[in-house]
Amino acid sequence: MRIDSKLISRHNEKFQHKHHQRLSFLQSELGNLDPVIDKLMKFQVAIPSWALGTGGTRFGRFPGPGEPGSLEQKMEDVGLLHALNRSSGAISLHIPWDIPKDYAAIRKLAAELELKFDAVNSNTFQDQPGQPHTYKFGSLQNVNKATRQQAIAHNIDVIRHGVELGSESLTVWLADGSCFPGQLNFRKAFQHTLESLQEIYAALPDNWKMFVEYKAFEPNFYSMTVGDWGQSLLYANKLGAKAYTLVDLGHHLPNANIEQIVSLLLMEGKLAGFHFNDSKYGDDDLTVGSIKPYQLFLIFNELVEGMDARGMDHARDLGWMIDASHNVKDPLEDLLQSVEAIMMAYAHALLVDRRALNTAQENNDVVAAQEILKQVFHTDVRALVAEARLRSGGALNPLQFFREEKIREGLTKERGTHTIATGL
Ligand SMILES: [Mn+2]
Repeated sequence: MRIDSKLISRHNEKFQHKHHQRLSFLQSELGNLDPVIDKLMKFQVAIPSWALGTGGTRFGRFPGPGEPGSLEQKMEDVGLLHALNRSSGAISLHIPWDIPKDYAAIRKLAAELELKFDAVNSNTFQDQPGQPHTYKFGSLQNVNKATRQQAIAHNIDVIRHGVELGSESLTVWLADGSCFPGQLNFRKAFQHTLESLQEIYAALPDNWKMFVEYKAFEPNFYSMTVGDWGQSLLYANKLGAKAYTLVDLGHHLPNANIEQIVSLLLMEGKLAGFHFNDSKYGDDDLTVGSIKPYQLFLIFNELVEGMDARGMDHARDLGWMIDASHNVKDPLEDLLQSVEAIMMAYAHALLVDRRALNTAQENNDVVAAQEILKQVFHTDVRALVAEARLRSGGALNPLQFFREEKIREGLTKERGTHTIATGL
């Protein structure tokens, strides 16, 4: 399903008057906002192929109607999101859930939908049909060399698929670890993992990056072999210049100061990018900004400060992706909400008065520093984000458009009520 641009224009006309009132108010308060709007227009957040179907939990799964049943349909869903918000111009594929059968056709479809291929993701946390060795006791860390070789070969295969599509990075997230004390020799597990990653790293094309993602717990509950940013950074440093640490918001222990982690990884030139989601307790994979929007803003505040300090391009130099999948909302509505939350946090961070904040910090003026951040956080920037969408040809209110134009009903008519998207 493709969205007729005339429908978007009609929708925008309906909301134009109210929108301009809100934008004028912001401009009267904050001055010329064009530089901020330009940055918002360039910023793109990749959508993972596994977030387009209703996710399950280990207790059950309740698929919704009209879910995408193929890679092509998943790409069309991301194309729909991008047509509405103009900020979802990339898709991140998971291998083997989304192996393209015809690269040329997939590349052509991506070009039609104005989508790029973001990082490709390997999967050694599940056994695949016909696979000779099991990952029950880990993949790259496994005590059995043949199992490690199988996992290495899979990652190299994922790179090969990515090259065909024009991806430029491989994300490695490992479920490896242990569930009970004594189960693993930590040092041997680390060494095996490092040696395996080195073999994969050696297969990276020159222009590629490797993202080493960490996670504190789950599915292993005693130790994770890439358990925190320190361990990920150790691997990245030992691997070389093309290896980076990837931060997934849900992969920390409760109350971790993620904004500080981001700041220091940026300082070291080792931050790969982000997997956005939100959580109350653990790796809940909830909608971005639904639980802790202030934390999201503080993270973006450090991202903008740290990237500007290194002269980095906000839109290009880090990987931005959503990594969420849950079981109660329409996945497309949920992704529209997530992208909106990310754009708002980014807009807020762009509005921080850096010079005033620096002065407050240098003078130990704690109250002023806090007020500078709070003042921005409480500014309603929705009209600013909407204006960036409008100037890029998107819809002023994507969620309302999605509902009023009955997009899900249209997809259901096209695909039926019982399609099930591959993924978790
Ligand atoms: Mn992730």
